[in-house]
Amino acid sequence: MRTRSVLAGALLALVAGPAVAAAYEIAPVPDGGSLRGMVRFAGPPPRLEPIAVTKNRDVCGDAKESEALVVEPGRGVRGTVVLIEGVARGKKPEHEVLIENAHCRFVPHVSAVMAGARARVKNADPVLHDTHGLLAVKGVQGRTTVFNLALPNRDQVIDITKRLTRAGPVHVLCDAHTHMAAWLYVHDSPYLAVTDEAGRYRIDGIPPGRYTVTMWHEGFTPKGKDKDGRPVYDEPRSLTRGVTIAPSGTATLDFELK
Ligand SMILES: [Cu+2]
Repeated sequence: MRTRSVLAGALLALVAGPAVAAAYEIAPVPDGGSLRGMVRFAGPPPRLEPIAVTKNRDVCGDAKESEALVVEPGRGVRGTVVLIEGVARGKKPEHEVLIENAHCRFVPHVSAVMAGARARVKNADPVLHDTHGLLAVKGVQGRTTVFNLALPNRDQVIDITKRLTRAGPVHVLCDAHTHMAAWLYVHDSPYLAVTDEAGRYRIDGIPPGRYTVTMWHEGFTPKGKDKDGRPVYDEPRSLTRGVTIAPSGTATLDFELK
């Protein structure tokens, strides 16, 4: 069992490259705890302008709602990433990611995956989409292309697992449609979650200990348009808090987004 676990960890490291996940080791977590909570918006949420469609209007429609900030009546914020930092040993990755180009939107709008865990992009539409992922590395100006995939055919699927070697938020755009945008957060362990439509999240199987937890949400204050006509929002919001996970215990950690 031990040999298998170490092997699996080594395999992950090989797939992910040295940048991330090299240190992560899969091991049983018999007394794992849980973290759960909610992300709420503080105050009345701003109303975002719909985004005009400039191509394939016959298929895509004339405009799409912005998904940069989605707040439900109970103030829960959908699509917020929650990450437990610094877990070097624990459960195996249990979430894989499939980003669909569906009705000229990316579905889901926000996803998160461990580097090395399966990630794919699909076109469910009868028009060409070109899914372009750009990694914003912390503290570094500019962004790096991590994948750029033309998907001309309906039901076409491309695996991007091996492209996701570095941790951080990947901004996913469509080079064919300026109204399309999504985020894929790549993490260095499987201890991650994205809030649901009620703003809630849950992470299980956490080795007992004291951790830093990061909440991340894309920017949503409009800052005009880029040269191609895409809406630009301000910088993502990021908050960190500490939490203690007791053996087989459940901790609650709520965040407030402003
Ligand atoms: Cu597109």
